[in-house]
Amino acid sequence: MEPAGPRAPAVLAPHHGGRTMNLKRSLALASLLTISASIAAAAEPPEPRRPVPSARQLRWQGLESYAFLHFGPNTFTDKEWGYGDESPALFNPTDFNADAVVAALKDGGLRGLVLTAKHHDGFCLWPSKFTEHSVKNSPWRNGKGDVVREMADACRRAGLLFGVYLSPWDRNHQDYGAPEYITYYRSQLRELLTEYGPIFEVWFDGANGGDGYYGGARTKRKIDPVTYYGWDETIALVRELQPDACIFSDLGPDTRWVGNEKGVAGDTCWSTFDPKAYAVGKTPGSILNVGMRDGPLWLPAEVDVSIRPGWFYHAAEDAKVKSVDRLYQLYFDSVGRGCNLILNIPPDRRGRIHEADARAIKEWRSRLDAAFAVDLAQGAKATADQSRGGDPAYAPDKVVDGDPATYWSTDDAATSAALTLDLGKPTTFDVVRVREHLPLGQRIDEVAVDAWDGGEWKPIATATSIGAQRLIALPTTTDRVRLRIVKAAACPAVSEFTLFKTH
Ligand code: FUL
Repeated sequence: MEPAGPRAPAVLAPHHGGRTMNLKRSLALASLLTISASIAAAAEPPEPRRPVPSARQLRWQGLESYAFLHFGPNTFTDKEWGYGDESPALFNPTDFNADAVVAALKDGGLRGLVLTAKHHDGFCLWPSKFTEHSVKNSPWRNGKGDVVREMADACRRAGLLFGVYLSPWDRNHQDYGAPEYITYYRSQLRELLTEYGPIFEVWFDGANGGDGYYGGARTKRKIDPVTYYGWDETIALVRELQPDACIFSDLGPDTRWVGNEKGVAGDTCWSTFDPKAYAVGKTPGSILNVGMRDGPLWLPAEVDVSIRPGWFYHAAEDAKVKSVDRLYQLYFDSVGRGCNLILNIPPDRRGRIHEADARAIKEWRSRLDAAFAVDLAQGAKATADQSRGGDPAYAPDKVVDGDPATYWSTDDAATSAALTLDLGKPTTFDVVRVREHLPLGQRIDEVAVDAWDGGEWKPIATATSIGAQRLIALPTTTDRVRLRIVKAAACPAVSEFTLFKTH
């Protein structure tokens, strides 16, 4: 990943009044002086605080929220985990329409989707060359259908990103547990990563082994999660075939699990982590939830949650679709804590997004759009107790310029600092948004927000980890608001401090 690029030098206008020089020479000299003066005034950007995100992780972080689509035999058997002996004939959506599914997700403001190309039951939503257990033996589209292709194409048409979930645990395959299965798994991955265009995320599930059909053996198969899958080689295959794809698994390598399926990141949630701190499969959910402040790797959390109680569609849950209020809060508890949200919205037996889910996500997005439509910090006068080298490139107004590439920073030695927005008139807001300039890493440990009450500063909120963004709820009315960097591991680099009235 690229650390911040060199800043445009601040242009100072040097005074040169040599009346005796001819105009051309004096202009040439003036521009030389301008250049040297500006070089002297321009401060170097801060050194990144490592670890920092890769270019791939930076792009991923900008997505904020996308959909998860659990679809397959379970949709028709009313199960969450198929045993692997389900007949392909069961898979028969009556009205599958990928464009309609994608349109509903787009109306919900979701920027992409990850499809369960294969869940634990082993049924493939594409006609894989390597198994008969797929759509090619289902009555749907007379065995000529390909859900992965239709979804990938519909995403491309609608401008959404497309990703795949390929369950490592396969309760259908006879070889599961033996080395031959790993060859099969990688062959399938190769199909998915070469035949369906760009893939933005590959989702490796952590459920591992147990009982299943296994080609008719109907046994229980235990695998060693440390050695069996040969993850290093599989990850290398993804890198080779889709270098821009982010890889999710409990422990990365690009994004980690948030440690629960409730949709809630830790109130403190660091984007850094040490995947080797615990034995494989033993990292506690509570640690995944909070991250590790001094972890050696950039490994931000992805928050996975279903809009319904289950991951797959069940008619009995039609009245249990999460409310718009709940979804709105989930956004604050995930995206508002520096994570990405992957919201599961499972297609029903028609192969459509159920009306209740479609309505909920559409209203959710309208509410979010309305909440963040007006940035009340726009036009505020920003001042700070310090800025880096006195260079305007790092001046406090960078936090309100709407440009994620610019930031306010201080000299290297500062691990606390304060920035004030003078709003010109009493202004009511109930949420502030703070963002760090992510290419320089997660630098800030703790911030406080203060409001001016006419006579003195009153602390109104504090927050820890900032990173990609932190939404802080704090209803208040004031004409001056202050962001205090209370503690930082390296001089702060704040790209945004904005205010919203969301209610
Ligand atoms: C889990 C799976 O076992 C669930 O069925 C679901 O796919 C969820 C997202 O991940 O590990």
